[in-house]
Amino acid sequence: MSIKMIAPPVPNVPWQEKPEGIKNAPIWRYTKNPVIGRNPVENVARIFNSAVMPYGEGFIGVFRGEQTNGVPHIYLGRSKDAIHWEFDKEKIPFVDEEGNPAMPHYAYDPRLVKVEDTYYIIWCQDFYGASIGLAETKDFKNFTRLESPFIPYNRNAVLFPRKINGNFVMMSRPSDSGHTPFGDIFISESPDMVYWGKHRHVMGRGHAWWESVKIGGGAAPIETSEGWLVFYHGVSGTCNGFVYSIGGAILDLENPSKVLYRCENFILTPEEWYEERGFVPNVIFPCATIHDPDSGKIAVYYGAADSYVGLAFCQFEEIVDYIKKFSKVTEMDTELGKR
Ligand code: BMA
Repeated sequence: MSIKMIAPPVPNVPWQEKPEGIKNAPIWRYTKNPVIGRNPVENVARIFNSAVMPYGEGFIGVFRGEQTNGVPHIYLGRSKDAIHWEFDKEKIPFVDEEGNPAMPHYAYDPRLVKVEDTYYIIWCQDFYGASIGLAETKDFKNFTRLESPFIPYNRNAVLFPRKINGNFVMMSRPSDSGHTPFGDIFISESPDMVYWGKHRHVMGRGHAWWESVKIGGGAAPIETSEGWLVFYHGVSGTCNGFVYSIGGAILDLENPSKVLYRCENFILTPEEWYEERGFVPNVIFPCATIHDPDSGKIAVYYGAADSYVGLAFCQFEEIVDYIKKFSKVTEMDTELGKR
């Protein structure tokens, strides 16, 4: 039986055919990367680590814009083809539930996930230290901030695109307030997006060197007949600093704290000039995919060197086969994550 992707059809996934001669994981970069270059908006020096999704006839996204004063914030962008983007000049104007302005002090690494009829933006912000910020919108005009889901410190939060067993499910990575030299992925559940609990450990930093320091959630999980397909980031420590790569895993559908497959090889690692050179060299940081169940096309959006946005493509069945072929799960991966 062939495996199925369970997601709304997206006939216009940005795409380039697979080139000859790929020797490692079956994923290939867009030849015109980076898709977003420096100084994309007035007073914004760099856009990276950003999330996009289909919307209307085209695409919409929430973008990490590093302002020229050094403070990161979230900007809205729109595109017809998911490659050429137009950005709002002003930051997203968040309000609280009473409609009063409620801008976070800073906001970075946003993810964008639709659950039922609501779009959720999840990011990292100051809440007496690095923690998770959350907002909802139905129309991309009104953006209401919700309660902070977790106490500090925490980073890399991303929602699953549907409720599981009646609850919202969020992946996150508890951290420290600095450059965190450790980190595992956990999930938490909520009946209402306010109260979060039933915390479970999903997977720890890996035995493979490329992810041996810390890992963190990346793109929103993709539902498949085999489980949740997850593109995450894994970090290794070198004598010259951290290196961020993209990893792949498949989690149990009804019980996603259980890892079914976890690829021991990285899926993508910094190789190109825009990944190896920039504000923070040697970083690729996935935050979203655009994917289509009919064609099996997956486009992965990733931040590159904390300076650019890059795009890579893979075929659903090929990438799942690769993850399964090179899977190595430990007891820490397969257990329920409850102690
Ligand atoms: C992490 C986050 C990311 C960033 C990465 C590399 O801690 O801050 O936004 O891409 O470091 O600098």
